[in-house]
Amino acid sequence: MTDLPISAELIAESNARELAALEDDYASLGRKLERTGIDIEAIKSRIASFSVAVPSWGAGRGGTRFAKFPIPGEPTSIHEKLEDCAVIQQLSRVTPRVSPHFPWDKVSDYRGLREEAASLGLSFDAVNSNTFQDQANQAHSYATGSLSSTIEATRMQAIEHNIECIEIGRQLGSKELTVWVGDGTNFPGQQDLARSLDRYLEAAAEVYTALPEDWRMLLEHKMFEPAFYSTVISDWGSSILAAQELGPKAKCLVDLGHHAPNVNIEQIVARLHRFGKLGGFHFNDSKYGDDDLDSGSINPHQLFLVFNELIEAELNPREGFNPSYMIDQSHNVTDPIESMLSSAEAITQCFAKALLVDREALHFAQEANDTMMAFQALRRAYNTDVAPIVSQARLEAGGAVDVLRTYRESRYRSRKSQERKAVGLGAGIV
Ligand code: LRH
Ligand code: MN
Ligand code: MN
Repeated sequence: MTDLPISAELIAESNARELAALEDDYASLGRKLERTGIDIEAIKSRIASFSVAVPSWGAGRGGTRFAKFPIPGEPTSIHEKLEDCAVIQQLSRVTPRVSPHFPWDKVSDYRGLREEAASLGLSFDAVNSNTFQDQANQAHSYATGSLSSTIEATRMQAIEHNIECIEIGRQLGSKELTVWVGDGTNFPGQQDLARSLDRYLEAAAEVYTALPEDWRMLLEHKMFEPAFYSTVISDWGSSILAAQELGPKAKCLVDLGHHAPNVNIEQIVARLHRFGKLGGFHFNDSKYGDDDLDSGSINPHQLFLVFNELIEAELNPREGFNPSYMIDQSHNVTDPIESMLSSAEAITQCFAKALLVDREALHFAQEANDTMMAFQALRRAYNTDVAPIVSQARLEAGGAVDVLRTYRESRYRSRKSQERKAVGLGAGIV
């Protein structure tokens, strides 16, 4: 491994200041959990093997579709993004993989990029294709859609791009292709709702055929945006039907922000799992739509309930249960590294809380139709402050006890602002 971006001494010094308090809190939580028959060490070892990928695009101040406010020291290339992701991993120890997006992260040497990532302690997660916006010098516009376009040459271009992403992913050591299409309409009657899905299915099948044996294709649904009247893969129903038609390597990906407000996402998780089609997540939070706010910043309870279903799923495994976890956020007013550190911690804490649920009490109360006790089984776990276990696991893995304080002490961003070129203004991503 080459030089990591944050010095090990700085992390050690910062941790030394936290140690006494952490030991105290950890011991106290251990005693509290012991009273309910939970071994804190067992929970800690589950946390130690938990991880969530970070998106390369999340390293920049992508902003909303309306505004981008670059900060000094922001990354301008995949190389600089990797460096920032390495900071997140070094401090948090739960984000060892980066999910790239093409052509945003296009380079000429992908094997070299893989080595570069490895030298920073990182590897690559799912590759994401982009057929939702036109690129310079592109032969056919995606204005009529991509995999579902009425124009055959456009569909072919979208298929070829996805196949190219698989090829890039092979070189990067990835094993998943995430396909989200913005295809849809803004007017009733604009496209035939049935035929556009037929075209999508036919084109997606071409991509599916190009998947290597041990790969998965993750279909990401989204209710609306950029299309506001209809979207081809609008919901988990369309997604699971498409995945079932494509075959066993096709699974559904749940981006938490891609549903109507107040939709019961944890139930969607349980449904997809029931049919062996739960492929993965894009974690973020939202108040109104696909807001891409930091995970757990608006509705941490929902995030906990999603993890509660995941633990249930683990206890009742269906074929191929191996969900991919990724953060998918867009940062507009914070340093993206800080946001992803904070989100990674929120996600890990919700996972930890879900591990604390007394499953026996929950299932007993459910069978007895004792609603209040069933609810209390969840409530007790949710109300437990798991920060000491998560911090202790991070410390033992070589990370920082207080990730944000250590990051600020490193003055990483201000150092980068001296080295990196300034980011130009431009449109945000979707
Ligand atoms: C679409 C989406 C999808 C894209 C990413 C940039 O809204 O969630 O995952 O690839 O944003
Ligand atoms: Mn997403
Ligand atoms: Mn989204």
